[in-house]
Amino acid sequence: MSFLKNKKALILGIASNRSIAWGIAKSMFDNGAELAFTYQNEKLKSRVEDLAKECNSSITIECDVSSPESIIKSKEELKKNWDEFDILVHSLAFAPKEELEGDYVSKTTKNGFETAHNISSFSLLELCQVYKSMLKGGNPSVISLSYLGAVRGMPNYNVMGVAKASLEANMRYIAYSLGKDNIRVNCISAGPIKTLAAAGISDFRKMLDYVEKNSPLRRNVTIKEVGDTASFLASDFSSGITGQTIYVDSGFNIIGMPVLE
Ligand code: 0WD
Repeated sequence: MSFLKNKKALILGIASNRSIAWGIAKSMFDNGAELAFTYQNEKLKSRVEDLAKECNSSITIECDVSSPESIIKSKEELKKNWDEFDILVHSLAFAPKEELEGDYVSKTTKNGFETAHNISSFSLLELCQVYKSMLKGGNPSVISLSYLGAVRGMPNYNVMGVAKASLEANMRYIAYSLGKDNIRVNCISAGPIKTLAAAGISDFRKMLDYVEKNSPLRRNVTIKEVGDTASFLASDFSSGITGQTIYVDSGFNIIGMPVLE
């Protein structure tokens, strides 16, 4: 299939070949998109370069979203390759590890709260501000990644849940603002997937087991499934969809109580 033929996508948030961003990149590449990648720092550079090669891409650019200068510089670098592009994928988040365990009220710090919100939510707005002038084409699309902890209480997810709530509201306001430029903005709320970021969440294995036992589909989702939904949201097939959070979670978000044995 090549329903993303003639579209260009900038992918942020690859840390390994388990990253959700990698599932998205693969799906978009398989569906015909041309790709560019960012990496957070030197440590991740060669890994991202190797993965980019698998998608016939040699465009890899440093971008640490905690630094406004780094975001601006990444745009200057991208401009050397592309005048404009169609798809921006924001697949990144961060909170200090010690914030992701234990009791929310006792453990959350101001610094942890600010960091989680800055990296995981504000960065989406800042990227849209910086890259807006390059987001062109038939149906430009911005996609971010959220989690059910934005709207439900979850053990250990703590301040990241609050940051994801901010991300989802942020996404809606950006969608409201950029709609007049025909730019669509949506979130995918993914079920738990074992990645580097997930390893930082206490008892993550138990979350996977719980979804497997209790979700309507009785299994966890894969990065390919999240990637294929991102491809749809990036494509002209979703041209009427903006400001939405779409769940790719085996239906887990709809359940009211665990399966009765
Ligand atoms: O279960 C999961 N894995 C879920 C993840 C379920 C639902 C949602 N998500 C979300 C995450 O919250 C995140 O927003 O999906 C997004 C991607 O996460 P991932 O694929 O699970 O995680 P990972 O492979 O670790 O990639 C995230 C990367 C970082 O990795 P590490 O592990 O080094 O923190 O985000 C990047 C970084 O490479 N990142 C940054 N990139 C630029 N600037 C920054 C930063 N300041 N901070 C983190």
